[in-house]
Amino acid sequence: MESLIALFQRYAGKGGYNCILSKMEFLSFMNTELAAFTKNQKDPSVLDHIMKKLDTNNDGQLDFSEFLNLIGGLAMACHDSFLKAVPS
Ligand SMILES: [Ca+2]
Repeated sequence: MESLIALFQRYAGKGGYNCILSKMEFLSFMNTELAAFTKNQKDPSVLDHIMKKLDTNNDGQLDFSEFLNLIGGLAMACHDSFLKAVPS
């Protein structure tokens, strides 16, 4: 939990206020921490779509709870691919 909060604050704090992830900070996070994913995206609007989907209150920024939906979604995707990779 501490690592998640520290990770969020490291990127959110780039623009000063460390409780909110701006779109630029979100893109920086995705392109750095999830580079393997973002480099494989052929459609450049994928990150825009992800941001819009996560931004549930439509203020153009991500608070920590909106950010956690990304982490939860990633955990689910990893879990699913792990189950597929490991024979039952
Ligand atoms: Ca928001």
